[in-house]
Amino acid sequence: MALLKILEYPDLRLKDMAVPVARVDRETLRLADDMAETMYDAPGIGLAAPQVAAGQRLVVVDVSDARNELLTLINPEIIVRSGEEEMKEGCLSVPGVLETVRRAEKVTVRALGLDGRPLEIEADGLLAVCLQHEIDHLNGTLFVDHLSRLRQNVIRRKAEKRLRHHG
Ligand code: GNR
Ligand code: NI
Repeated sequence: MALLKILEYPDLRLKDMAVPVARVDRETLRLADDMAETMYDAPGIGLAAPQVAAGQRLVVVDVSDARNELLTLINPEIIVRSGEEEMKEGCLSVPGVLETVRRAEKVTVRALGLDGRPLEIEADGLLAVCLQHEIDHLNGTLFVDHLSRLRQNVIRRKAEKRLRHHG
């Protein structure tokens, strides 16, 4: 297992569309393993492969308090969404920023599990928010992209200033 480096906004690689995982092989399992370790270490409730510079459609999620309910999803897709809900979100790739985002309240996600078999998850609450946040990452979208242009400008300037200070 290994800890991976998490890319930070405004790194342009976070805007790339991730490509589908064609085959679940040993490399995929290793990436998923390293991503889980990186997510738990951060700590975060989810992590998408593009955040660790791996442009594949793979996410790990664990919203449990005990941190023992790991979900690894390959090629996840939202197939049903309903309702609306606002939640304060953060992102490991946008450190120090918490903002309210409006998303669907409930989603059904179809994906492949690590065993390569299809699965469906019906989610609401924090899990629904987290799944939408992670699948956004696969499409090159960050939570700040859901905010007003004005808020985005404030956040971008803050990130640029941070970069000047910390490299
Ligand atoms: O750790 C995380 N917390 C979080 C809180 C509210 C909404 C979404 C998230 S996901 C985030 C980890 C992350 O950046 N995943 O991409
Ligand atoms: Ni994120």
